[in-house]
Parts: sequence; structure tokens; C-alpha cells
Amino acid sequence: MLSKKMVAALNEQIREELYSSYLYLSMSAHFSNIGLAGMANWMDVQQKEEKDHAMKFYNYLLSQGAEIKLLQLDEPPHTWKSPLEIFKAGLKHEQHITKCINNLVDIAEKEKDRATFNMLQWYIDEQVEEEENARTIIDKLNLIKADSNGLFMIDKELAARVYVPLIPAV
Ligand code: OFO
Repeated sequence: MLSKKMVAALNEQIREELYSSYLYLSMSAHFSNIGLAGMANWMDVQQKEEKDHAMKFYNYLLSQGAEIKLLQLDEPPHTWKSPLEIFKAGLKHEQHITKCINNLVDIAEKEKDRATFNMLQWYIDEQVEEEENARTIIDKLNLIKADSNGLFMIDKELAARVYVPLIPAV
């Protein structure tokens, strides 16, 4: 049985993951509006993955007989100055999520909650990938600077990202 503290922290993480989805959906809409359909696609795949991250926590809580409490979401930003600024904001957000996951691991360790500790390992690996993905795109955007041909090439590349639903592992 999960502790009250752990249940509250996992419910809070569902909110974090759903906010991530909200944020990336807002970024996707912005990219669509400025004519960068590939980047809009990349962000749309990202926002779908974030919902899966939330559902993985949700399913875990249900499997433990714990109460789900859906919390209020903040309004995400709607406009940004440039694609580079958007991906930098994405990386900053992922670094925040990594801290949240590490905090959950700390609680699980303190409470000797092996089941939650094991479940969280997936998220630890996922965060390494999430930060790396954002960093790779930032590096490319930094390389091309204001070159619009380069921007369209990156946009084309990001159009290829495909959403693969996460099979609930719980
Ligand atoms: Fe972006 O990894 Fe979940 O939040």
C-alpha cells in the first residue's frame, strides 16, 4: 500500500505530465500558425507522449488501489519569439520534470517503497531521452542561425516524427 505522501506526490506528477502536454500542444499550435508544419508535428507527437506519461502514473495509482485526484492545470504560454526560444523553453521544462522525477525517487527510497521505485526507473530513462531530444534540436537551430533554408530543412526533418502509443507497463 502506498503512503499518503506518495499518493499525493504521484497525483501531483499527473498534473505535471498533463501540463507538459498542454504546453507542447500550445507550442504545436504556434508552429502551425507560423507555417512550420514539421515542428508543429513534432510538438503534437510530444504532447501525445506526455498524456501517455500521465496515464502511466494514473494506471499505476489505480493498480495500487490509490485515489486519483486530478488537479488544476495552469495556462501555458501562447507565443514565443522564435523556434529556438521554443525548444529552449522545452528543454528548460524537461529539466524541471527531471527534478520532479528525482524527487519522487527520493520519496520512494526514503519510504522503502520498492514498487514505486521500480516503476519510476522507466521515467528516469525517459527523461534522459527527452532532454537529449530537445538539446539536439537546439544545437541544430543554433548552427543555422537566421538561415531560412536551414530552418525549412529542420522543419522537414521534424515532420517525420511519428507517435507510437506507450503500452501501459502496469
Ligand atoms: Fe516530457 O516527459 Fe513527461 O513530462
